[in-house]
Amino acid sequence: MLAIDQKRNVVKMVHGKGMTTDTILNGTFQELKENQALEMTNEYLDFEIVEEEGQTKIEMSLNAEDVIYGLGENVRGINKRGFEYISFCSDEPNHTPGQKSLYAAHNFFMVGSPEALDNARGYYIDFGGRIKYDMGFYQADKINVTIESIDFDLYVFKGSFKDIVQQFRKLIGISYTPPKWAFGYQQSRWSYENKAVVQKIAEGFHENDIPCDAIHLDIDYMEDFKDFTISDERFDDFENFVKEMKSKHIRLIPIIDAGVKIEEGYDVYEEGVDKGFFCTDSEGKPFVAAVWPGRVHFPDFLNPQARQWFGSKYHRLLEKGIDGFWNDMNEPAIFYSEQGLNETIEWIHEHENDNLDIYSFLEMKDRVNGISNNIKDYKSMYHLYNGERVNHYDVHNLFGYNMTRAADEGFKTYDDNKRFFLLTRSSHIGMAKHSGVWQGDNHSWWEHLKLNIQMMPSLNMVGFLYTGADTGGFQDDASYELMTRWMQFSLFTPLLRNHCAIGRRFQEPWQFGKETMAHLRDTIRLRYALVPYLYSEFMKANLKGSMMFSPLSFDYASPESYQVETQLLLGNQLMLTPIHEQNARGRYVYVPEDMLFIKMKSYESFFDSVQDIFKQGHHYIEANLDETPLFIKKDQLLVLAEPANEVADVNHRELKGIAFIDEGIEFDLYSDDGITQAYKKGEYQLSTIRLYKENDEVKLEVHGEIESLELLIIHKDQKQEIIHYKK
Ligand code: MIG
Repeated sequence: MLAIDQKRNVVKMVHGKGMTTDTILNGTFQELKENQALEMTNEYLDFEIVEEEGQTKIEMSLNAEDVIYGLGENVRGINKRGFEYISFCSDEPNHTPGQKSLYAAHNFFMVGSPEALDNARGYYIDFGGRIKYDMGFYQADKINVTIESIDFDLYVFKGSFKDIVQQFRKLIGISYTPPKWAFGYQQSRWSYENKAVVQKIAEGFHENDIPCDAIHLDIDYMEDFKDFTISDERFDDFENFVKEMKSKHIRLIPIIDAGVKIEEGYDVYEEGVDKGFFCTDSEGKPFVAAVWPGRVHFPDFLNPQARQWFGSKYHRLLEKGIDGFWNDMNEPAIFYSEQGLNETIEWIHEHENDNLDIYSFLEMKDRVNGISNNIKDYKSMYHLYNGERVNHYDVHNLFGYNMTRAADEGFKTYDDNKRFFLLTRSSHIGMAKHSGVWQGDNHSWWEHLKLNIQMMPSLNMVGFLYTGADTGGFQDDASYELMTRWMQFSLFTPLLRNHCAIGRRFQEPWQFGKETMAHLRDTIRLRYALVPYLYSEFMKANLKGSMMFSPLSFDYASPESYQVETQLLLGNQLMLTPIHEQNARGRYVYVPEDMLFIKMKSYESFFDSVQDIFKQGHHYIEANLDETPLFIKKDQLLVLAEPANEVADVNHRELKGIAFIDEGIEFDLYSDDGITQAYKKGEYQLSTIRLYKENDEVKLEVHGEIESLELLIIHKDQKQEIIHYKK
């Protein structure tokens, strides 16, 4: 069946019985009559589609210049061409270049080239099972997509990259909007294991005069890793502790895991069993897997009643004053299943006295490693989905999505006006309306700073705006230099969370010596100064369905722009050129049009950041360890507020800024209450800053909430002047 949405250039194809994952919310699709269908087929569906043994293969051609964007959370560059990816949510702790799947399934991609700017194509496959994407890997000029089913929906878009993203994002609805304080700095570690440690961390921020809005609680706050419990031994009188921390403007963000511990007397376990809310095995009994607490059952998040039940459990912690959570291990990660473990142990016993040669030894190793996250286990688990018993494997990619949906829906029944903080590790595009994502277990590697840069636009394309990586890296140890450079990039990412793993070097800003702490403090304070701007760009992108971070090619048609992989456009104003290599005190950049080069050090020295106007072309820029290099686009500006110790105290009404003017500038600053859903009803403010020229003189007009503004204006001929505005 083919249908078209008249308002948007989107064609929908229902293949087989179709599948809906509750991802596409909007759109009015009208079924096409046969003759129209033919026309549309020629225009939109320029690919071959073949069914083969229960699978569907889609083959399309690539031109030499085509780039491929999309696929959200994945390894490798922004341009996805030249590798193979698999949508199969995986607890993958090694984000090395060979990984075909990470934690997410983001089945949207676009193909286009500078040659045919307005004629890019976009594809979204609405499906919950496994999909393989050969993106010009086995054959340079072909995309081959293999969907492990004949039942799915396919949406095809036409237009420029920008248009397609906007159309797609309109269809999936507004993205998750966190409370504004979530734009502040957040500190985390696996784990801050008791009250005293958390207090000491909070004290560290206070003593060292570094702002912070949240501390995350990893698994050890729980009692025996049981969801929705709090260890009495380590976090007694939790409610008062939450209060005490809040009085120091720090919110606590507990982790919730997907598996529910099997334990007599644990009410979540007992209720789940009684109500039949857990995933089942082939015999219909609750499926047993093992994760943190040992044996667990997985709630059947695909069953709306189970979802409602699990979602309401979050209320327990909300009642204690908690404002948000991070949902982990929801691919779902399985350490082992009983059967898998037994089979492995048996195999080892059988071969106890063997002479293990290379092949048998490797087999043993594979068997042992294969105990975790084994496909066989996924295939022996069942859901109740749309009233039918469905094998987990066929809907695997909807699990984390629906866990997090359960949380979000649970929040709404608790308080439907308040914005809660929510992150998830596993995701599907359908989840973008429910939560943000952190980018999983990266390493303290320069390569992963680069990956963080490249993932930002890919995630924005598929609707994830509230995102960032573990700043400094999760696994391995961060050097002072990596930490410094990473902070300079995270300075701009909506989620700015420093997180690291158990057994690793402590990574709080004061763990790297005095000089580094001073740099980190300046950068984090700059972050708070940037909050009004960042929040505004985030919300504008969210309301418009546009990108907060985009590749240069979204705005610039030159073939060079299509090549650039480590520079990003931020909103309409900035081009970020982060340093992402060890020992580098500079880097090469491509400047696509006249831009103003600045190097930020601190809020106080903001006006001294101005360097030079660069002409279109390739350049080398220098940046010392304490300098964040970036560019302001022509006829654009960047504004800062005065830093504060928490986001709530940052005053977006008093600003200073740098403007690079050629003809004139119009800039909107979005603001709202930052804590409720009122923005959805249009309750927000746009303040405007307008600069225009009259007889070669620059005039400034300010409207809205801004009360004072000090602007350093850089003219194209390098002339500088400062203009003040006061209401
Ligand atoms: O397998 O809860 O991605 O952020 O610290 C490790 C412990 C389980 C994985 C998460 C990470 C978290 C960790 N978890």
